Amino acid sequence: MAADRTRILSGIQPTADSFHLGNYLGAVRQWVPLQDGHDTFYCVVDLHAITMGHEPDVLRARTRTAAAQLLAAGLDPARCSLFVQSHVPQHAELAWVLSCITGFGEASRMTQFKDKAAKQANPSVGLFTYPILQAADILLYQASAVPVGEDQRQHLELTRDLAQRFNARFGETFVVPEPYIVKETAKIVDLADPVAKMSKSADSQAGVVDILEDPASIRKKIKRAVTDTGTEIRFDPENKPGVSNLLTIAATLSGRSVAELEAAYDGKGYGALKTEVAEIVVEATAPLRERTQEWLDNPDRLDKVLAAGSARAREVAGRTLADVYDAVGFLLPRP
Ligand code: ATP
Ligand code: LTN
Repeated sequence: MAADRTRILSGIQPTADSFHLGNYLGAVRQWVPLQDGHDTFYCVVDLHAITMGHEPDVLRARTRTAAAQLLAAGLDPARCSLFVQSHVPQHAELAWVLSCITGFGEASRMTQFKDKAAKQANPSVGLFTYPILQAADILLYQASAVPVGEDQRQHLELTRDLAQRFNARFGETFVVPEPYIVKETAKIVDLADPVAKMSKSADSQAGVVDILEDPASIRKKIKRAVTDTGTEIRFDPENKPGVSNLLTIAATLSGRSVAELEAAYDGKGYGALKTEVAEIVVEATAPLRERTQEWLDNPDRLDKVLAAGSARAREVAGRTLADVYDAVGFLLPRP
């Protein structure tokens, strides 16, 4: 892979049995076209997945399921490096160094930490330092862009601050990354509560549609989606968040424009729109379910893809970490 192509890195947690439409439209789908013309690194972030408490066997299974879904969604091992975070020890190593240049107050301001900690009886220190580990994920690969959903903007800002601070204090070492957030799909909202982001940790999963969900259940959830007052089918996220969300989902998955869908459903009512959206979602996710299962039926093949991805990741990450260790003044061990 040519060294002059800009680097892209993103990660996703193996914390559910399936990605939901928010993950898929807000993040994963953006990852696919970036494989062309960029040197792409995509990571299943299992170290992040243990910050809230977990079951070991479930984590193992979900790590494979996450990788299988990414391949099903169009990541191509010949054009990207797909790997598991814990296979690359440099992530935890760089996170330690970065944690030593992060202010306690600075880390305390992370809103995702505050939200998640509020839901736990005894939040871990790992949950608190989660954004620093995320910064390490990104900076190790000298990524210039990071495709994510809107909820990750603050973590990207911290990553940029840490890169700039390290460079200023210890010499130019890191590329300062930019967030890559596609506006239209940056925040897919919960179908049952259209002001909240669709999230796997929502109290109720009634408004969260998984890509591996069976068609009957997808149809049911979409038909029960909360719509807005009035009957007009119009894209207006502020006043009509429910309808606008359905239009966004349908437009992105079908390749039709929002304007075209608005015109097609003009005067037909919410029921007709929901039926159409349900069919679009079922149809678009069917091949994802099928291809994910094919990868899961062949764990050897899947593990080989991950082994090749992590070998390449360790190579790049190892070079950056060596520069970091040298820059901060760690005595280099004799070979
Ligand atoms: P949780 O909400 O439980 O923290 P999550 O559902 O956000 O989890 P992650 O693994 O943390 O899942 O997110 C993976 C990617 O999906 C990130 O880039 C994130 O920004 C994006 N993403 C998550 N939810 C949405 C959403 N509702 N709309 C758009 N993008 C989203
Ligand atoms: N915190 C992210 C997941 C994540 C990530 C990353 C995203 C971990 N490391 C590096 C982009 C780049 C989330 O989606 N909740």
